[in-house]
Amino acid sequence: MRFIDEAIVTVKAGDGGNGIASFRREKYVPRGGPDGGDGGTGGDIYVIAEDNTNTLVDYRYTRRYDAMRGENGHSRNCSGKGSDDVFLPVPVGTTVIDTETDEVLGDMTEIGQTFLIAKGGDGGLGNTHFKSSTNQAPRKATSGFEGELKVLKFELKVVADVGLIGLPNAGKSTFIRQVSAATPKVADYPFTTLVPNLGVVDIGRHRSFVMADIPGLIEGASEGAGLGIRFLKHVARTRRLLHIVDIQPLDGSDPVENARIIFNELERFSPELANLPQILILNKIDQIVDADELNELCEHIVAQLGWTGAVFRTSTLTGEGVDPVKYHLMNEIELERERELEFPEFAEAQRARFERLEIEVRRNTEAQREAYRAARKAQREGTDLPDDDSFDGEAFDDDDDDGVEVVYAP
Ligand SMILES: Nc1nc2c(ncn2[C@@H]2O[C@H](COP(=O)(O)OP(=O)(O)OP(=O)(O)O)[C@@H](O)[C@H]2O)c(=O)[nH]1
Ligand SMILES: [Mg+2]
Repeated sequence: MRFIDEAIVTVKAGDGGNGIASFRREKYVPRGGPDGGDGGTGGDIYVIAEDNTNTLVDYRYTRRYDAMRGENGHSRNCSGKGSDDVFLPVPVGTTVIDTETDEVLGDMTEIGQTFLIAKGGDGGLGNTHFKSSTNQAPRKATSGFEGELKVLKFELKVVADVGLIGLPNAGKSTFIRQVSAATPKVADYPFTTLVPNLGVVDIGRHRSFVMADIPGLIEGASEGAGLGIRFLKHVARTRRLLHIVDIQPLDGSDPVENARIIFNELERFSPELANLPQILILNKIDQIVDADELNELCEHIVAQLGWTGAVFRTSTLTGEGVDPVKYHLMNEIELERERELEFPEFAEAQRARFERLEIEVRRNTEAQREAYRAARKAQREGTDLPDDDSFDGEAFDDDDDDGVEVVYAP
């Protein structure tokens, strides 16, 4: 699932330094000519595409960037020093838009690419420039020019790195609320979440990843039960699945069985998707006060599932145990991103896998839609329902949401 991460940033390039009026002073040269130098150029501001970030979350903290002013000119015809340029790192895929005109100024498509967004002002001229046959001792010098001031929008289409899966009520939405600025509704009835939500999980400067919260899955989802599994396509491009399990469901169901339901539905829907690394989250640990009892239950669940992957215990309600999950995910994602950069073959394999996955997911979604229509048709034929398409696939009406774009406003 893609969504737009955006940031409004004000940039002010450095003003140029002033030129100065000065005259040569030398022994035995009582009236030396003009020697005032020019001002230095103000610093430019650039954006630079970097690979160690994939969100614009940092621009929520600092929204204004200024480059330094150029130095004033000096006597003896010395120009003032120009100021250093400022480089603002953005992820590859960022588009820079002028907020005044809505014009797209540039697209950052390659690592290392730079793009000038605000030009520093030129320095003013020293009085040397104004010397002429009629004016041997000009007192005139000009001020530096102003650096450009712009209010820009950075826009980035991002793909989720982590997908939350689990039964309804497991605490998926509560989880994403704990770790990001996303605020999906949370309630104690199933299918509170009807559409995917995305949030940026911010670990610190230049470290963040994107998480997707989707509606809960239930038994038979791969045949269209509940909200079906059409939303799974939104987590198909993620790197990790976070499988949230309620360790003591209110309905008295068995957490082990519940986890198996999700494994099965995933497997039936898309073996490739089921193969994505999953992290098991044993959630709602606040419900069991006795530490031994809690230990026993958690160990029982892990043993029964034969789970050998990463597992964490959390209370998404109180926030207990949530931070280690964040750090674990960030590390895994960073390692994977680094590996992709370092080993082109790995990057290629990843890309190929995503492609297979997308094809598989699309095919299965389509098959499910067909099955659903056939079932409705059979049902209609057996009853007096009108034989038109108005009943067809209500659950799929808004299925063309591949390109769902949620605007994330920090
Ligand atoms: N005791 C306890 N309750 C929790 C915890 N996490 C979530 N809940 C409660 O469980 C209920 C369901 O939470 P949600 O976050 O809406 O669950 P969900 O998985 O997003 O559910 P769907 O959107 O329906 O799939 C809410 O009443 C939450 O307050 C927890 O760690 N401990
Ligand atoms: Mg939810």
